[in-house]
Amino acid sequence: MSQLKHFIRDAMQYMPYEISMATWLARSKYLTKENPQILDDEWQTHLQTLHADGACVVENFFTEEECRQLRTEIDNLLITQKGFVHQPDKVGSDHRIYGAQKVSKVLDDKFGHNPDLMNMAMAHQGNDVVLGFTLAAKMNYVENNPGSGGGWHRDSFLKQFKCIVYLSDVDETNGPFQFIKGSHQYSQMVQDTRTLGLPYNQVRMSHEQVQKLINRNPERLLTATARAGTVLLANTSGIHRGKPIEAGQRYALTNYYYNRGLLKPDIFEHFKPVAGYHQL
Ligand SMILES: O=C(O)CCC(=O)C(=O)O
Repeated sequence: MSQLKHFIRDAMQYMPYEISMATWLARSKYLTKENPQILDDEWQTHLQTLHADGACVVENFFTEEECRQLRTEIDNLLITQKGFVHQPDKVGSDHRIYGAQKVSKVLDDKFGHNPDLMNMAMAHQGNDVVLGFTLAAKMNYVENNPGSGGGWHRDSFLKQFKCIVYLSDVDETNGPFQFIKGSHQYSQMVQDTRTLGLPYNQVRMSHEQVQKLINRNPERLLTATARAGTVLLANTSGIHRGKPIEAGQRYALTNYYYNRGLLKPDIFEHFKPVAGYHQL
């Protein structure tokens, strides 16, 4: 029996196309109950781009004045909510607060529970979607910073939706969001996993590995350079990262959405401490 178990485990390890029927089924639009009807024409177009590419850039979501106000809010939170500030990288570039919408009404009203974004999340994931939390992050250039998200990865092999808003102008040098177009699609997932010879279910990839995909097909790389106030919609089951910062800084907010049934205490424990959820 244990020999059979080992055989199956090894087969799964070395046959990456076996991402599994279960994954395929769980991603299917019938089971996830996508609901595009709730969107107006403009947002339906964004949803189509999101489906095709896995990521979509929406400009002018906030004005410059709103961005300035939200940047100031992040700076204040990093001082007043010190106990919730994470510095996930070793070099001290990234300063972030999970659950920022619980300790800032302006941030929640404008972004956390923004109705357009919530509708988009529901249209993409199915109706029963809730905001898990909003991440407020300020990233500064520090040598050897890995970038937001700590390098190339998928959040999951299942469909996942995040919205990121830039609160400062972002060019090639200060940490643009990058996404490998199409990498959210099941068939492409299987193909990319095979191309890279990755073990089953591996979500983290080195830059050299992802560069191999880009070299094969350069137009797959989206580098979202954009003005402050731009929102990025992403199915983060695709391969993505925040590019390491080479100069300057980047302010951004990110909404993490979850299907209600999946937003369990272990998610908050994973991101611990989360403002509004954990006691300090
Ligand atoms: O902030 C970014 O540009 C990317 C963040 C990321 O990789 C993630 O949220 O998983």
